[in-house]
Amino acid sequence: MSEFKNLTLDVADQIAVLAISRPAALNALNSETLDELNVALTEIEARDDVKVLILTGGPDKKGNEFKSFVAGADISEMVNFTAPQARAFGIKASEPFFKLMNMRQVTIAAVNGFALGGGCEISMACDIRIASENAIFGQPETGLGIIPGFGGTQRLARLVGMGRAKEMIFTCDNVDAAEAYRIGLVNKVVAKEELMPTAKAMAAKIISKGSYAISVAKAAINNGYDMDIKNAVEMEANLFGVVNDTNDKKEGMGAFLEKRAANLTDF
Ligand code: CO8
Repeated sequence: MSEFKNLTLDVADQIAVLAISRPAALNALNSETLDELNVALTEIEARDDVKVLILTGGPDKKGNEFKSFVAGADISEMVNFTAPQARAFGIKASEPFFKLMNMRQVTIAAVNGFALGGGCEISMACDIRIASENAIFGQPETGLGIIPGFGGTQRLARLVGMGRAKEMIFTCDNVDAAEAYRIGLVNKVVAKEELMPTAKAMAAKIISKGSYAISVAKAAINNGYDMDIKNAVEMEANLFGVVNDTNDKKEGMGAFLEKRAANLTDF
C-alpha cells in the first residue's frame, strides 16, 4: 500500500478502517486528500483480504476522536478558486466518491462527529452510515454562497426525499444524529464508544455471507436505482444468472440441504 499524509489505514479480520486525518482542519477534504483517497480506494478494491471498508474521521488536534468525521471540503483551498478550478475540484472528488459507491467491497461510514458539506456528502457515497450519538449532519454550502458539489444535491434527495433535502440545503439547518436516523440519512445511531464496535460487528456479519454475491447485489441495487422497473428487474435476472454459476451457490444451497453451516469463499 502507498504511504499517505492525510489518511490512516488499518486492516484486520478482512475489514479495512480508513480514517481521513487532517487534525488541524477537522478532516476537511482538500485536493491532496481527494487524490490520496482515490489511490487508497483503488488499492483497497484490489485486495482480496479486505471485504468491508469502514470510512471514518481521525481525531482533532487535541486528540478528540469524536469531534469530526469530515467538516466539509477545505474552505481555505476553495476560497480563491476560478470557475474551472471549482469544476475540476468537483470532478476530482467524484472519482473516489464513485469508488466508495461502486467498489466490490461494502463501504460503511462510521460518522464520529461533524459531517458537514463534503463530509455529509462522502458519508452518503458509502453503502451504509452508522453515526455516534453526537454526530451532526448538514449541508451549509448555500450559506457560503456555493452549492453542495460532491454529489450532495443528488444523493441527499435520493436518501431522504426531495422535500427534506431541499429544506436542509436551503436553510443550512444541521440535523443531529437522532433526526438523521428519523429521516433515513443514517442506518443506526449508537453511543460514541459503540461506534467502531458496531461498525465492525456489522462488517463481520456481512463478511460471513457470500462476498461475491454481495458485490453482485450491490451492483444490482446501484445500477437498477435509476432504471425503469422493467429494465431493472431484467438486469437483476441477468445478474441472478451470473451468481447461479458460482461455487458459493453450490456450497450455500448444498449446505442448507445437508443441514450444515456453509463455507462461502467466492469473492
Ligand atoms: N475547511 C477548512 N478548514 C476548516 C473547515 C473546512 N471545511 N472546517 C473546520 N476547519 C478548520 C477551522 O478553520 C479551524 O482552523 P484554525 O484552528 O486554524 O482556526 C479548525 O478547523 C477547527 O475548527 P473550528 O475552530 O471552527 O472548530 P469549532 O469547534 O469552533 O467549529 C465547525 C466546528 C462547526 C465544524 C466549524 O469548524 C465549521 O463550521 N466548519 C466549516 C463547516 C462547513 O461549512 N463545511 C462545508 C464546507 S463547503 C463544502 O463542503 C462544499 C463541498 C462541495 C465542494 C464542491 C466544489 C466543486
